[in-house]
Amino acid sequence: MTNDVISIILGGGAGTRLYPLTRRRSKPAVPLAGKYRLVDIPISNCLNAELNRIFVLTQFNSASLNKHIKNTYHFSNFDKGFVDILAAEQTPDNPTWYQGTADAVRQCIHHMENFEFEYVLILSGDQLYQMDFKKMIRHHIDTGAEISIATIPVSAKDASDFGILKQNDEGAIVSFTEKPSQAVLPPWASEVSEEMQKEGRIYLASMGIYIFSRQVLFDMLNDKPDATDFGKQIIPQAIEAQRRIFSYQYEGYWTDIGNIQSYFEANIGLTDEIPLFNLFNESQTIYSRARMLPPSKISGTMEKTMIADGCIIMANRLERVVVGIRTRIGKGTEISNAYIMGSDYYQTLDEIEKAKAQGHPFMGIGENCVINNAIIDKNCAIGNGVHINGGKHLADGDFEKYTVKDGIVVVKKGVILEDGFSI
Ligand code: ADQ
Ligand code: ADP
Repeated sequence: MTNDVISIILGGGAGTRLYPLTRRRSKPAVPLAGKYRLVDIPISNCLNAELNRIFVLTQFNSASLNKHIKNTYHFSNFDKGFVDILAAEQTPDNPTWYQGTADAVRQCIHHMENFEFEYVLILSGDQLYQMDFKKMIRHHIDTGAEISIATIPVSAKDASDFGILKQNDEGAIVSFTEKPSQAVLPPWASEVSEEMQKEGRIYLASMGIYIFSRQVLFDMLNDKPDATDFGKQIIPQAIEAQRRIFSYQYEGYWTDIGNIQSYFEANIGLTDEIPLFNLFNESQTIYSRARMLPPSKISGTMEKTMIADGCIIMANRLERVVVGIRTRIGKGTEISNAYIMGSDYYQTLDEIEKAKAQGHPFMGIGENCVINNAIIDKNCAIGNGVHINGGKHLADGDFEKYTVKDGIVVVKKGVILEDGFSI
């Protein structure tokens, strides 16, 4: 069954919602949980379901994404697996970027046509979840669906951010509305399990995870050349055309990490005593690049803190912090509610001594800093006595060295914050 499937990961459009993390890298390459990248989540879900023919569609073909994919996902010569990046490309008949999710898939069809497959699994690139796609494929086949949509019950507060649908008694989807306003919401409520009802999760949302039978996808994309999005056009048109579309309901942990706030919360949430997303489940391994880094060396008080490999930490106290690979943190520093992404490489001791002698910060976080409600992107050099106090008291804004979004301070990749800098 899994040999009949090609997976497509939608790696992101302009990437404005995760700015400034996407300033110099494509969205799939954005770091996650200290040592992974966003694209590792959908790829791992595929590999755990024995789906190993994967295309990643992205608007930018960044060097870091290429390197990550090339160095991480090797397949033996004896199986047919691959993870290929397809970046938007200008061709004689198409001078533009991907105009939307369906347009991205349409523009890449010619890369797929020569493969043998019956089903296409289409996934978002910015969601955190562990789902067994085998069950969804089985459901698609058993119901005789032409299109399947993974769905999850959500509350009224969240419903306006999603495609909301209604199904009949057999689970066939009979109506769909993309991101309905709160005013029109009430009639879109569905019958859900008692548990979901209790939580007020009575609207069935599309998770943006689709299975299309091969010919149905090709026909729909070819017949409607103006349809650029699955949510806005393809799915509503398929319902209108009375295609067999089935809902595959999922009730596990699933969250969209497409904007700074949800990205921040999903990362910090990993420091909970029992996180909603389980990185420690051996049957649902999250794969990433094996870097052969040394073990981390740590002094200080650590509360609910997750520390990746290769760090040197001499802080006073860290609480609810995700510390990424190769991070250095100096003495006396206190950090809470923060994601410190770490560095792509180590500075040599010579480089560090030189920076010190010139009175400049070196890569990592200096001594006696206080950092709260912040994301520090990779390769930053934060001096001594730097204070970063994020929170709702800060207005949103984009500055040379950092951005504030929803009270979260995001220090841009590779910037230097001199001693005593204060936000
Ligand atoms: P959104 O997430 O708002 O809603 P969209 O912005 O189209 O939809 O993104 C879907 C995925 O495709 C994301 O991973 C995004 O990065 C990627 N993407 C967007 N434009 C792209 C492009 N031009 N090229 C490549 N990739 C691109 C969708 C559905 C809703 C559903 C939610 C669930 O439309 O119905 O409820 O997903 O999150
Ligand atoms: P990750 O370690 O997160 O997977 P990357 O592979 O994108 O990150 O980045 C690590 C890369 O950084 C190395 O492969 C190397 O090319 C680059 N790098 C190593 N040393 C330096 C340096 N001194 N200056 C700039 N880049 C470097």
